[in-house]
Amino acid sequence: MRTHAILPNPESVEIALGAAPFRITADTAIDVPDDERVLAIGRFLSEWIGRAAAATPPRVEVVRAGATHAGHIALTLGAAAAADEGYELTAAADRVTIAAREPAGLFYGVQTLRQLLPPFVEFGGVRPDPSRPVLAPAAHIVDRPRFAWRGAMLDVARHFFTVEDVERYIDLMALYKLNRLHLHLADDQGWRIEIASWPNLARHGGSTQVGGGPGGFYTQAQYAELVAYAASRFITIVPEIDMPGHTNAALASYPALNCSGQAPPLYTDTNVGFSALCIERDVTYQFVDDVVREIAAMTPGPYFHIGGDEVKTLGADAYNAFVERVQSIVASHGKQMIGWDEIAGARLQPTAIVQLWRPKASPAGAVARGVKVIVSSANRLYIDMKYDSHTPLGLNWAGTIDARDAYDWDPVAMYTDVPESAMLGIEAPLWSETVTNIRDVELLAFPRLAEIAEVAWSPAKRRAWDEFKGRLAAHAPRWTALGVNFYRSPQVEWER
Ligand code: TNX
Repeated sequence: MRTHAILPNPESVEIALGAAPFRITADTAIDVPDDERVLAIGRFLSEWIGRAAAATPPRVEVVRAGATHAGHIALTLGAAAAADEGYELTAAADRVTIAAREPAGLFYGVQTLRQLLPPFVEFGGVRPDPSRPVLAPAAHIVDRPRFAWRGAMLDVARHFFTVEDVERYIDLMALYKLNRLHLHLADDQGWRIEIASWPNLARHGGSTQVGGGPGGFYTQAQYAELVAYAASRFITIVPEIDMPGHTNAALASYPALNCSGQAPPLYTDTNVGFSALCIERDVTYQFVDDVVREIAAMTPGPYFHIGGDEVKTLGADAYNAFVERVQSIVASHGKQMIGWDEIAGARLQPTAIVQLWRPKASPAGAVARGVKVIVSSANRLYIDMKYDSHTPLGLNWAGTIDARDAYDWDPVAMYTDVPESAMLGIEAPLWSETVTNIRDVELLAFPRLAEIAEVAWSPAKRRAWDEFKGRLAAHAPRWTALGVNFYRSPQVEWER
């Protein structure tokens, strides 16, 4: 029988089922130290758990207390058993304490506390009800992540998603301790970010999408808002501008980027591999420099993703030379370059990162130079694949990925020529050829994104499908309370 439904599974959990639980009421407060970052985490916690505790604001009050008090939830920074992103959570009848060395650890401890509480707490319309107390079991949890990179990717190019949609996705990622959101900001069908020095990219290149809808783009102010929203939830935005292929939207916006000097029409179908920047023209590198410079300036995170996938119109030497030239542009703007696994054949700097998407990719040469990898193997992590042949959305070129397939594997066993020390972690891309709105995104992302979060976070020895599927089943009522449109895979006995 399961004693908890914390997902991802912590490194160590003791639940004292016989002991009295902690009860959240209108008298509960959250004690935080005099630290703005922790204060912000306390306010999130209050928002997430407060509605079921008290009918009116301030609900669960956040108090900047030097000390911690009986009956309260305390967030404390300092020497904790767990380092970096780790935390230690102790719940007893008289108090809950979450301790961490860094604010990120407190944020993750708070996600764990959310999941110790009953799912109805998450419902926006919930009101305090004495017949339905808000209880956390007595527990002691010591936890930290296996991998530093726990990512999701959203393709906002094939179909555009609004700032609000992306913020919704960020909120759902945060519940499962994911910490990187890679935004695929440009592809053949759309350019989605305002570039002041090349204004037609967004204005024209962003004006449509797959199927011919109106598309859209983020202004620089909106992008900054997304970056800040993600950062407050300990998620780093990783911007991607795919090049030299997947560039029809840019080529349609500026004739000079084409070797022919002629701009093609906008493209709203879903074939890949037909477009490429004119790599012989100097203006192409001016364009790349301007785009990287403007996006780098708006992106506090250390990464810039150059795409680099599926270029069918260039030979290997020309392609590699392009990647090496772009690599120095990215470095000149102070960012670390990431690219899809095709870039592994170029002379990469040791700070480069290769994102493996083909299950048979073999980046051993790059890894020998010190390059690190992110695992995104399409047959396990592409959450735009169908669950089974009946799934109304999604693609199937990499197979179907049902709940068990998304969970029951390990990145180290998949890429045998990459040692675990060279793996930054894993990331689940969601390509949007077939999804037009956030409800569709949710149907493909849940349950798989939550499952993948456990692959990224939990020690391999703490992962077993038969035990996991029971914990996963318990998230159905939480998703219902949060209004998440999830797939009821028949492989899981979902709780009501
Ligand atoms: C492959 S993965 C692509 C994308 C598609 C995706 C659809 C990769 C680097 N390229 O352009 O959207 O498959 O699953």
